[in-house]
Amino acid sequence: MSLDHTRSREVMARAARVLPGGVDSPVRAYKSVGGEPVVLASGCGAVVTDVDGNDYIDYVCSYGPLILGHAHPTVVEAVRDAATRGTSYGAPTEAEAELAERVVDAVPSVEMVRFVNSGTEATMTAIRLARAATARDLVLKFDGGYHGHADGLLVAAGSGVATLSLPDSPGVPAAYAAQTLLAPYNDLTAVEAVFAARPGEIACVIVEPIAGNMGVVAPREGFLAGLRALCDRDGALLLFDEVITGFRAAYGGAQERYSVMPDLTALGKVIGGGLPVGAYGGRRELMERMAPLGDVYQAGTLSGNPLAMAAGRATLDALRAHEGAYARLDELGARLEAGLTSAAHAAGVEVAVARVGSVLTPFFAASAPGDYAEARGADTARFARFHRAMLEGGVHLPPSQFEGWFISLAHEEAVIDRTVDAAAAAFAASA
Ligand code: KE4
Repeated sequence: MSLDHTRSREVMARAARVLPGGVDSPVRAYKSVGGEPVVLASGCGAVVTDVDGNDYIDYVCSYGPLILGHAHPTVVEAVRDAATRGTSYGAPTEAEAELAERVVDAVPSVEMVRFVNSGTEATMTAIRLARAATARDLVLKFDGGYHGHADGLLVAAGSGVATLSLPDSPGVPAAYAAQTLLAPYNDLTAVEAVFAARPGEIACVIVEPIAGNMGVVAPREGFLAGLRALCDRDGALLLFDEVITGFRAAYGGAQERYSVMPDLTALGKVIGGGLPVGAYGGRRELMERMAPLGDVYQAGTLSGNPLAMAAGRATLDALRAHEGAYARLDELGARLEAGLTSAAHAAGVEVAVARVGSVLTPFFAASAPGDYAEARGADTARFARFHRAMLEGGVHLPPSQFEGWFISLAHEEAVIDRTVDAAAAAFAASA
């Protein structure tokens, strides 16, 4: 018996008249998995409810921010309290310093930070700073890496670009794209060759220290340290895009988990607790190049917005107060990984689950990929059928093989086990 999606259908038809594809971010339109998007009305803990009243266990979790789960009481109260005193000032507030202190205390390489309004702004600005600090123009990124939609970064991008199989985006001048060099993820030999071909020209290497936008792809042993060494040898800066991994892979991010220190870090998602926030940070001598202290410009009407600062601070404080939060998140991730693996095996379906901590991707493939080319080899048609079957089974997944599933502290054992039961049925139904 399939779920009733009448209201979702009505709302999407209405939205499609005024929003491209009826959405404000392409991946939400379900283009790569087919079927019609469910329109959500509310969330609580690990569960979201659509406008038809159907409940789903949620693994989108806003693509990462909701590490505590939906509508966490302390986050909601913090936002409500801030809102009653005003929603924005365009002037300094103490809340910005309070959250910045927490970020600087937590992220090992960050001595100074600035808040912006999205991960895109964070990586875009960090690259501008890297170019200014090195007086170099070129940027090296990795095939399948997604760092937001700034022009120069929409080259061989992952996430929604990969989901829609877009070659890259029209509207990006060839001159911009030419400033972006590429290498396969996890391939230090290729990176070394790019540096050898363009010595002294690369401002920075931007990398997701744990790739999340080709699906989850972990860094191979030595990869991150190798990037550090290659950057040092050439005088380029190393920029960790920790928009997903910041406060997710560990409280101090992937740089804490792997003990590799970048020069600059981009953050987002968790530090906003579900409200629009990004941030970039790094060594003091780099960050003091930013206006008004220095000559590198970046600005934002709503940067450091008091509501977003309140949500971020409440989220980080709740994480710090939760004894063993990251061990718990890892334990829940391992339970889901094991359950999915055995359910797929029992159904005779070839699935390889890639996981780091509380973010995982089941690849419909014989083995977990090491880079984007291998990830693209997964059976995306099979994933699409599985996605639709899971939705009907009451599980809300990212509508793309090239995204991670996000687990929150609200995804308790019973929730994980219900997910595995739904997956067992969905593997069979999507054969
Ligand atoms: P935003 O501009 O979407 O806040 O952040 C861009 C970004 C930067 N860096 C990384 C590693 C990211 O994952 C993202 C955005 N992530 C995608 C999902 N993988 C956002 C979801 C969407 O585009 O709708």
